[in-house]
Amino acid sequence: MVDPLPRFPDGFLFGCSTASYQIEGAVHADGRGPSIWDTFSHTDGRTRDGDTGDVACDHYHRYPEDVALLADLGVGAYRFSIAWPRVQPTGSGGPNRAGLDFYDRLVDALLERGITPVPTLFHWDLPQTLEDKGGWLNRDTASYFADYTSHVVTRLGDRVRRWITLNEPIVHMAQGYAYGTHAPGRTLMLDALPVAHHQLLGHGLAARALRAAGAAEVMITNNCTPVRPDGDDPTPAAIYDAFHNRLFNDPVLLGTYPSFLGDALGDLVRDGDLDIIRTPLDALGINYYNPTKVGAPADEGPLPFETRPIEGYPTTAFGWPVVPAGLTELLTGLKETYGSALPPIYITENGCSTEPGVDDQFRVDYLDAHLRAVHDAITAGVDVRGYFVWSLLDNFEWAEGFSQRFGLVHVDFKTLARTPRDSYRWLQSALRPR
Ligand code: IFM
Repeated sequence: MVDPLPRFPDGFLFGCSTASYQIEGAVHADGRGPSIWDTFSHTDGRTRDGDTGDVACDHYHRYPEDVALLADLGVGAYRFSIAWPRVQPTGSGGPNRAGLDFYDRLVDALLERGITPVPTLFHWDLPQTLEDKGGWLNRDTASYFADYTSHVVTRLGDRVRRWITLNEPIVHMAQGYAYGTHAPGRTLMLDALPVAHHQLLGHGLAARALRAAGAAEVMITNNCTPVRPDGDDPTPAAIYDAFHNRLFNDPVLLGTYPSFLGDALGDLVRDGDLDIIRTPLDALGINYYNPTKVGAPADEGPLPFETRPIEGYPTTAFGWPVVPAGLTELLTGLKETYGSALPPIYITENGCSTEPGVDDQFRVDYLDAHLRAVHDAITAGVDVRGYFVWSLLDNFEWAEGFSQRFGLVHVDFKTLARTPRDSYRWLQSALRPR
């Protein structure tokens, strides 16, 4: 038996997170265009067992059941992402009404059950046509993103008040453009850096479009990790911290790049760009999974750092170390670093992959410990307003296909039957008013 969770401040928002390509399926429905993840997952050898998001959880058709699961769970909010290629099948031009209709239905279904919709506008499924023009290496993608945002907010903005522009731009840049382990599969290493600036510019332009349409709350979701130096020289860890954390937090909160990265970006950063990127945010979304240990690279390689395994902690099915205190450390560290420039924080993702069964005491312990870690940060004075579990459902875990299961709800990928796990029941009881 786990002790009851500590009391969170009034109005603290509990929710679940998902993403379009990971759960929706229905990749040809209602005029949706191809995304880079369709191309990537259909390319031999890119995903485990050749898995694709063609069907995934078929959330596109089964969303009423999923909304019912959220309602029974008792969460106050649902963070989902909007698939750009449903709204603009080729990434630009007028909106595809049938694609927007799906999100319209979803938002209404959520609101009917008293659940706040929190859409993310970009969770990595870039329209393939834009990738053919250079993807996020092309500055124009930032403006296309703002146009797309305007179409979405025009349609949903009467009911959706809270918006997230980008999900984890570091991961999209690093895995998609530097290492090539995610779509679009480019292996540019340090030459992927422009992807950071263009995503951030897209974020700023989209934030302005949202504000112009009257959005109440605008945020970006960054994946952050406390960095632990390994070895005598702290420099590689500082460089890693600059790439992973500060490259995305500094410009949106302070309007500056970490100096050596700003130098590396050079002329790419035009006059006025940083003002756009620093468009005031109402909140910062943070996704936390684990700390990262970093040392000097063993060999001459393209990168000035090397990540190393963190030992001495339990690990998830993915092999990620479980370090709840790292979340408190991260949150208090953000407050120390950014002071009054730090807006309220939402933990927009936190969770773990486990064995497939529905008996997932591991996840119960994981969530319990991380929620306590958030509470510790609040007690230490950090303004954290909400916590979203990754994820509601088992889903398409990118290059790992369906092999990694993050759901509070088990999904049988043959029948698509949903079965709540023990962690779902635990959270349901933790959320019941006391
Ligand atoms: O599944 C992903 C999600 O899309 C982004 N954040 C991390 C999750 C787990 O890897």
